[in-house]
Amino acid sequence: MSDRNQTLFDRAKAVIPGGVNSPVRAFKAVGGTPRFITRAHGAYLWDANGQRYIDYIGSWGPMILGHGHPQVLQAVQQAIQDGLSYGAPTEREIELVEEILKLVPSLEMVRLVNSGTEAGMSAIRLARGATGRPKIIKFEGCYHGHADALLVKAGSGLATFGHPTSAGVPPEVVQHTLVLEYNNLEQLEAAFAEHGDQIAALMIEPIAGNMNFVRASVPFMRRCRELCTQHGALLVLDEVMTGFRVALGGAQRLYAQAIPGFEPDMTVLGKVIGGGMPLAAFGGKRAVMEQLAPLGPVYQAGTLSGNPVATACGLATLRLIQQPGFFDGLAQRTRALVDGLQAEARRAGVPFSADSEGGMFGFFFLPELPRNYAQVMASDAARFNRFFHGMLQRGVYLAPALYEAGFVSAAHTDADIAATLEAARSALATL
Ligand code: KE4
Repeated sequence: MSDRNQTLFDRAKAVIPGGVNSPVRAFKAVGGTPRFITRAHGAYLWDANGQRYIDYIGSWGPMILGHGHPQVLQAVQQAIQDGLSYGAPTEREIELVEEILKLVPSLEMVRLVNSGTEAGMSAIRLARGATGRPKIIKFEGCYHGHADALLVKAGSGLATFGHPTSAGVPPEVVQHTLVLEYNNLEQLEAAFAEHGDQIAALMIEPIAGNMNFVRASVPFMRRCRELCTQHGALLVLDEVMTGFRVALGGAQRLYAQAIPGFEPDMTVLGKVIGGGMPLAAFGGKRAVMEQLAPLGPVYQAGTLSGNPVATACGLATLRLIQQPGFFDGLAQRTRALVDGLQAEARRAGVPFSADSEGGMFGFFFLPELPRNYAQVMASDAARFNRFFHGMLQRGVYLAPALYEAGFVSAAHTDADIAATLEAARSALATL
């Protein structure tokens, strides 16, 4: 039988760079042929050959309810009848923002945009405009979208600023971006000691899903908060992935339980809040947010921002995840998955560590959970790739890169988890 995925991939590569509209989809890190998806429902995807997969990507986070939830589809189909886009304000944008404010008490105002990149880029511009300062701190292994100022890798030493990770980003554009090691208190202290009064913002993924799954330690997060307060910099949590995914109020809710009174100055959101449609957001305290056009001097705009169909999808999603017990059930099934994977790896004698929070998980072919990017990248990539393909052949679709997180939806049943663990037992045995 001809492989429809390969045929489509060859055709795609002729007209779309790399055959994909986002690099990670090309399977470059793991090799092989990307699966061209024809449809999805619940916890499952079907590819162009008609092969079914249990889906642990969920569109990289948004599909927390599973694919094609009837009430979400109903809300979208209803919205479509009233028009696709107006370029004018709507009540539903107010409803969505009010719902976000209700769930994330650190926020006083929110601006809706179309992607996490746009939200992160706008948050940085706003932080710089509101503070009048040029410098930002980010951490190696954290990804905040592909805005130029954020495509930076660590400099050669602490004093030097970041170097671009991408061609096409002139060094001047990233000269004010300081890249530190995640969870490194010494570097954090030194950076603020040296540049404190120049720092507009510190931006961090509270649980770094872009290096698979690495938690900011509580002492580290506490120190980020204290130093930002002390030096007048804004603490910006990038919760595009963790927001409404690891807990109803996002990761900041977890840190507030551990650090009395903890809250960020700004939060970047995306993925789940759009329910699979292009929608993201950034928000913060009123005094900062009111620096934005049309009120203030910081410009930010978007033709499709707050799109009426996307807000219908996001609002239906945010309402459904508030059902009693939703996150308890999701966290329990996700924890059962990672505990099961750990047990199967131990049975196979394979060095392995895993972690999860809410409906987000990560695993490493490392004996201990890594605490920063260098440790993540020391994991056994060849073994990961063999495992990835072993699982794919057994009908389980994991993230096609060892630095990506995994996601469980409310549609994943205990039977799906059991089937996944059975596939893992068989795949691990081949490693
Ligand atoms: P988008 O521009 O891709 O909507 O969001 C950028 C972004 C910002 N912040 C965080 C914490 C993110 O995880 C992302 C996007 N995540 C990737 C997955 N690692 C999206 C998948 C992709 O790039 O195709």
